[in-house]
Amino acid sequence: MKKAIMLGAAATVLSLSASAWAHVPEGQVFAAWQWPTNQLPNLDGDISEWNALPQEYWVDIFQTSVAEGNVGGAVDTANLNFRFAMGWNDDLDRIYYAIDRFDDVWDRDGGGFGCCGQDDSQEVGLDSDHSGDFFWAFEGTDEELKRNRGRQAQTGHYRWPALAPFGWYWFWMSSADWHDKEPYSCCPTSYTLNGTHGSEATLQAEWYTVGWDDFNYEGPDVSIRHDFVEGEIVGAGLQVVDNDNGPAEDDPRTSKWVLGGQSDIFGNASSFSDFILLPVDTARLPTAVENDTWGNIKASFAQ
Ligand SMILES: [Ca+2]
Ligand SMILES: [Ca+2]
Ligand SMILES: [Ca+2]
Ligand SMILES: [Ca+2]
Repeated sequence: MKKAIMLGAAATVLSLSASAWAHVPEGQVFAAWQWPTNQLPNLDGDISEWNALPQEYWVDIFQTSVAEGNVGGAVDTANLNFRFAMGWNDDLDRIYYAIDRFDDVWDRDGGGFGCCGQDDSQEVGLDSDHSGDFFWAFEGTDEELKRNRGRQAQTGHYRWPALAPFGWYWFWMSSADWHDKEPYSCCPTSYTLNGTHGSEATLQAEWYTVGWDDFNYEGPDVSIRHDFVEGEIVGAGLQVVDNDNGPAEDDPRTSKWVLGGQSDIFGNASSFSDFILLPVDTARLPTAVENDTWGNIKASFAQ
């Protein structure tokens, strides 16, 4: 694990010496906003509480590039647009995510068009202890492959609505069947989708996962959880999958928009990006009273 460093709460997207981290984009560290335990995000698919984050804490499509599919293609926000943010909580040792996405052709039917029935997706990999290296094992017996794939970093296609056969959090390299349930991750319902399969849509989603220093598909009792610590750098790989970007030879409609632009982000944590677990930024958080008032106002609108 890299030695944790402390940086001021006013940190924006941080430029550090390029030699300090091998991860990509080189020399950049992104922000992971700290949610205090008494003001955790309400995972209801209304991501307005994430407006507490300054704009520079969000990763947007202009900071990514196509690593698979229409490689070199320019950003066209009429085709795909998104912003993504990471948060964390110290007591519960959770990493939170939020995404806000526009897509001109929404693909979510559990199969159908797009490569391999994968559907439109946000795939996020998490290397909690920043160990880097491949977490997709290439060699070994069947049992060794099962044990080692996803062992020291985890990745998943997060997709809503949760549909068979893979649900809302498809940890595709693992045969685990428990990683996508509370208290290890949540939620299959924490999204708002305006639109339907095959048409223009916007998606807002917010969710959490815990991290694993040693993930064992057999269960949490034989796995080792990561204890997230303020100031620590974690590795995270973001790729946003859009299935209406063809043509390409073997995968006619899929493009993968990757932070850092690395095509092996699916299984190589050394191609992840660095995120720093920031201190609580009290000045940007609504006060408890404001929080309560805001909650009541929203509740009254909903009635
Ligand atoms: Ca919310
Ligand atoms: Ca699109
Ligand atoms: Ca799409
Ligand atoms: Ca690791």
